[in-house]
Amino acid sequence: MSPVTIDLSDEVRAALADGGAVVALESTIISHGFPHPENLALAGALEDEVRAAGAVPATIAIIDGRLTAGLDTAALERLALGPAVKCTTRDLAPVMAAGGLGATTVAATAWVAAHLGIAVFATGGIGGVHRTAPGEAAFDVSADLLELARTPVAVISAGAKSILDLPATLEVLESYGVPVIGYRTDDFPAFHARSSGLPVPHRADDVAGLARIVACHRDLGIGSAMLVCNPPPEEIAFAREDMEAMVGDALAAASAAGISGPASTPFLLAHLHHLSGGRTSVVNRGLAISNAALGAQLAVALAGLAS
Ligand code: PSU
Ligand code: MN
Repeated sequence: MSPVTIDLSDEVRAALADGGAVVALESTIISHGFPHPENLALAGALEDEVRAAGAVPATIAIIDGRLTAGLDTAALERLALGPAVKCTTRDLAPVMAAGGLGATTVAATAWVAAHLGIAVFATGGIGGVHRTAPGEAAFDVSADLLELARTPVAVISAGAKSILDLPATLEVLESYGVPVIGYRTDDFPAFHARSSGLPVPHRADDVAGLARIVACHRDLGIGSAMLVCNPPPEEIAFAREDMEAMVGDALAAASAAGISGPASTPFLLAHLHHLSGGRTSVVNRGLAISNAALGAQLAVALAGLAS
């Protein structure tokens, strides 16, 4: 263990000390995923969902330069109002050293969770391999994938965002030895849609079965994350074809506006929000809440196995 100090809320500290169920939550979804004040409402709703299932939420961010797990209302409000720096693992040290306000991506949140011994982390969708227009040299692969390769935590997601190259994203996960588990599905979800049309290699049909897989992977000491894929709720999910048309439009807009790098994901999500009259955000919100609930059930099941 490195000597990094991570500030913990009282409830997170207590739960970690006695092997209780804890679910890590990311903060980029708050700072960059939704506008104020919906983002603040979502941050609270995610924590409520985790608590309702009997686990303790640990929302992770950098507050005044300090890595923090378990945020109070004031910290959540600051992240929601912004501006906060979107921090992947490479950005943690510079933002901490500057005393800044940082929102953690999947990569950075996973790192902090694993460092604290938190076994489960719930998010919306992971980053992955971005699509490239013909003739474009850009090579944008989310640091989320590298971090999943080397960080032992179970990540609950609705797959990877539909704006990405999903076949390439699955190939990289395979190369990196990250187990991908469909929760009650054989298909890799496409975030806004329940299926990408691509198969996942493994599946679990209930929380107990999922917990056995996660515990076994941990006991093997393989050291990678596991990606649990929970499709977005049926009532709100988009049909894959409808989503594809909008994603094409969003990518063209990003290219025309010269958007690249860390700005891509927030730009594309915001564009889809406008194109769909807000419906993509309803799905994003609904799937994040559903993932928080599944994450909490998994954390409770894992705590039960350990005791
Ligand atoms: N999923 C969402 N909203 C988000 C993100 C994911 O529904 O804002 C964030 C996550 O924090 C993820 C990041 O780690 O986008 C990926 O960004 P990039 O592609 O630049 O690595
Ligand atoms: Mn990127």
